[in-house]
Parts: sequence; structure tokens; C-alpha cells
Amino acid sequence: MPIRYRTDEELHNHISNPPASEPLEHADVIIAGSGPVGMAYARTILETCPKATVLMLDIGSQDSAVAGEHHKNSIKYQKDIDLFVNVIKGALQNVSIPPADTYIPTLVGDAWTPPVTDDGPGSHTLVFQGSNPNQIREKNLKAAAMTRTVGGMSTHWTCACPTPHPEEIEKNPIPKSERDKLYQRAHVLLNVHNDQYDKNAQGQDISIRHNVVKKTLLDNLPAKRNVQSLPLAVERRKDNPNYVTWTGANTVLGDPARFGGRFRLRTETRVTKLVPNKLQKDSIAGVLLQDLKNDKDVLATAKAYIITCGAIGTPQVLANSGLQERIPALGHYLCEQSIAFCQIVMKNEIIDYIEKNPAWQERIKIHREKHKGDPLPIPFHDPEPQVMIPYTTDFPWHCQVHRDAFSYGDVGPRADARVVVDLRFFGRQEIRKENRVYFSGQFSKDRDSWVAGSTDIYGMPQATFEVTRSQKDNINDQKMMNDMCATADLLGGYLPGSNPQFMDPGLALHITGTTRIGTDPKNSVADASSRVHGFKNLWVGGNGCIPDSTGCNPTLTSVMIALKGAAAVKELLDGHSHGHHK
Ligand code: KBG
Repeated sequence: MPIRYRTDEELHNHISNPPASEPLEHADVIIAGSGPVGMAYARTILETCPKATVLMLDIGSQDSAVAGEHHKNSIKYQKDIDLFVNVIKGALQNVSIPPADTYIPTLVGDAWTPPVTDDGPGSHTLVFQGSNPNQIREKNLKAAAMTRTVGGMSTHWTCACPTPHPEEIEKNPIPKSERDKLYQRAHVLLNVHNDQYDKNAQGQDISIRHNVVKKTLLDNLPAKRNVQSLPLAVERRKDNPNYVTWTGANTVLGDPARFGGRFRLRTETRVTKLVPNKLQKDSIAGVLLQDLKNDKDVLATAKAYIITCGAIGTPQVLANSGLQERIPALGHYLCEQSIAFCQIVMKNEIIDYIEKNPAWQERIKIHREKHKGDPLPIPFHDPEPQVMIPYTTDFPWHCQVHRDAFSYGDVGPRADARVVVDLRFFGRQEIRKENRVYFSGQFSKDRDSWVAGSTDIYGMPQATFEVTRSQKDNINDQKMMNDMCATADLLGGYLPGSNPQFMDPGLALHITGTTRIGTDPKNSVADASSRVHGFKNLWVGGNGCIPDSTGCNPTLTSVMIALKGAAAVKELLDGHSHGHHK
């Protein structure tokens, strides 16, 4: 029989007097979530507190030999980037799916069909497991999704790590001088480079396509657009420069063996709820986990608790811990980026330029000797373009002109993939309190079931979005779309099926604000060190901590914020004598 804790009383009693048959798990620090942010916390704490122990929990399984590695490091995907689209599709689980229209007018005979009621339109929709009856379609972030695996989204992310423009970071409470140092460290932990597609040590161009796309944009756009290589968490392999090593959560942690047994990872373990201390209101006493493999509840204790389960998972754990009332900003001030997307087939003019460029003749010759009759002067293993047009005050959006395998945008047999370039432009969203995610449901009194709300397929309270774009957002989006089309026109013609379009809301997977840091507990969840307001031993981490609306990708900034948080955790541990289990 799986163990179930029925009352708060029982949870507290167990924490203070654990029965011999059910010992507590213990570590100095418990980290929920094993993405790059969780790993930045783990590494900093383990390196700066030489005796501290860390227990990391993840709801997902470990899906690669090295915990948290980027799956795109497989040669298979580096040879055929389109295949990776399927990996991402398989990894993402949607957050909020409204019930589908399940009325089938052509169903014949005596087959069961939902009863027709007088409850008005939509009354005969079925609520499937995993669908959310409360979700209003018009306010949904339809494509918002989670990746539940060790390493989280870092197992398939694009690795783009631009530094935000000052307008994209004006609400961040960490002083600029301190931020600059933290960013430097974040660059190191994520192994960020912006030259891995430009020139090698011998001064030769690494990628023909990258260099030609970058040159075309530099030649045709005004200097103030600041066209440059996209900073990426990636490094070209020394043993074979045709391939690269993409950063995953493992890169951020480094080899865990160097910490001896001080770092433990528990997989397929749900962080159900934090248990606040009954007497000391500013302290967490323990955390209730569920081992998903056997459905058993487990209690764990630590000196510090860090929740880094993503911008939806983190507020979900806090809400399920009954903390919503104590943290009114939880889930609010949500921002997500719009995406304008298209793919182009490069112009003849550009292909002619490649054909005639003296610097590339040798490579083209070798390629054509091997592949007689290939009309394209581009070797098959030529790396993809990775170019950025950064956010500026006059063009307040972030632009990636690259080739990226995401859950969409594969080329398949439609064209030769070597001549296709993707354009993705990311627009900001005005920061408004009413844009939010909220969580429904609570345990019944005997903790056997959920009442007054539905749960997600992991048994946690269902997330529901209430997000709309303001008129200001819409006007900005329209300008951004026009800018993307003008940029695309410099490079080529639209690939049929990938004409300019806005993607489903939520697809950027860049939700921010849901656990934002700040100084005022009325409009933020945690302080500048990511310590939750009103608690001395509880931290939050991840994109939800970003208090600004950004166009650029958030991971670098989230790691930067986490590094300050980790220093505060160290301070707390230094106040205790850590390393000794209770
Ligand atoms: O192109 C990527 C982009 O770099 C990113 O960070 C976002 O999550 O997804 C895009 C693809 O949709």
C-alpha cells in the first residue's frame, strides 16, 4: 500500500519524530528541478561550502547516460537536424489544454455519446484526463509546455544566450555592477561563445552559410541594427570541428564525481508540497515528495529549499503548499513573448556569391569531387547560420536568423535544407498584474483526493492561464512582423508552408514573472537574492524570477539571478554547521 500523509498534523509529527520504518531523507540543501538553474545553485553551493550536501529532485527520468546532457549532441541529430524536431515534440507536455469539442454528429447505432444538456454551448464537451475545463481559449498560452526530464529544457534548447538590452532589465533589483559580474560567471557556467560559426584559429571561415547570411545582413541593414553572431551555449568539438557540443544541465554542474557523495539526484520524484514550520512561520520544516515509481510519499528535510521547476512548475509547488495567500504576487505579472516566424530559400545572388568566393573554392572543389553533380556549392556538413539582430530602442524585439530544429520548422523533402534559413523574431509583452497563471484544486480533508478543481496528469493542481496581449503589444507585434518580412526579403523567397506567421501563444517557452524578484512583496514573490518574501530558508529559481518583459532568451539571465541566490544560500549555511545529518 502506498504511504499517504493525511493531515498537516501527521506531516509535522513525522518530521519531528520520524518512525524508524519511514526515515526522513535529509541533505543540507534540497533543490527541486535539475535544469541549468538548479544546477547553477548546486554547483555554487557545493563548490563554496565544502561540506554541504545537496539532494536534487526531478519529476522526470534520466534519459541520457550523462545526467542532463543536451540530446542534440548525438551525431545523428548533427547530421540530420530535422530529425531533432521529433525529439522536441516528444519532450514537451502542454500545460493547459481546453476540453475538445467531442460531439460526433455522425456516430451511429447505440454507441455512447455525451448527454445533451441545457447548459448552453459547449455543454457536451468531454473532460479528458489532461484537459482543463477552466481554460478560456482566448486567454490560453496554447503552446506553453513543460519538459519533465533530468536536465529539463536544457536537453533540447536552442542554447541562445543574448545579454538583455538595458530596457529589457530595468526592473531587475540586482544592481548593475553586481549583475555584470554575475553575467560573466553565468557565461562561464553555460559555456557561451559567439564565434563558433565564424572563423577558426587559422582564420578560415568555419561556416559558409553563417558567414554569407551575416554578411548579407551587415551589408544591407543600417549599422545601428548591430547585426552579429548569436551568442550560444555551445563549443565546437576539438576532435572533429564538423560537430559541436551543446550545453546541457550537465555542463553547468560539471563532473559530479568531484563532489564525492555530497551530490545526490533522485529522479521520477514529484515535489508535492513544502511543509511550513508550525511554530516559526518564516521557515520551511520539510518537503513532501512522491516517488512516482511506487506512488509512495516520502518526507525530506533540509536547511535550505530551492524550487527551480520552471516558470509554471515553481509557482505550482508553492500554490500547492498553501502559500498563495502569503505571496499575493505568485503567478501574476506573467509575460510571454510573441514569435513571428518564416523560412526562406536563399536567393540565387547569394548562391552565386558563395560559388565565386575565392576563400571557399578549395572546400567547394573537395565537395564536388565527392558528390558529382551537386548543383549547390555548399558542403553537406557546412554548419548552419547563427545570426542575431539584437533588441534596440527603435526595434524593440529580438531577432534570430538561423536554422533551428524546434517543434516546428522542419524542412523535410520540401527543399534542400542547406539553402533554407529560419527567421524568428521575439516580441515583448507589457507587464500587467492581471496576466497570470493560477492553480486550482486542493486536497480533500482526508488527503485522499482533490476537491474544487482539477489536477494535471501528475496529480498537481491544474495550471490555468489568463493572459492577453494589450493593444501596445499588438501594435509592436505588427511592426515586428513587418521588420521580419523586410529582413527575409534581403535573403530570399519564402519556403512554401513557412510563409510569415505568428506562432501559437506560449511557443517561445519563455514565460517570465510568475515568481518575480523585487523589493515589494505586493508585486514580487522573492527578494533580489530570490529568497521568498517572508521566509528565511526558501528560494525560487528559473525564468519565473525575471521581473522584466524581455524579447531575448531568458536562460542566461535566470542563471545570473540564481548565482546571487546561491550566495545567499551559502550565507545561510555558513550560519549553521553543515555537513552533519540530523
Ligand atoms: O528558436 C528558439 C529560441 O532560440 C528559443 O529560445 C525558443 O525557446 O524557441 C525558439 C524556437 O521556437
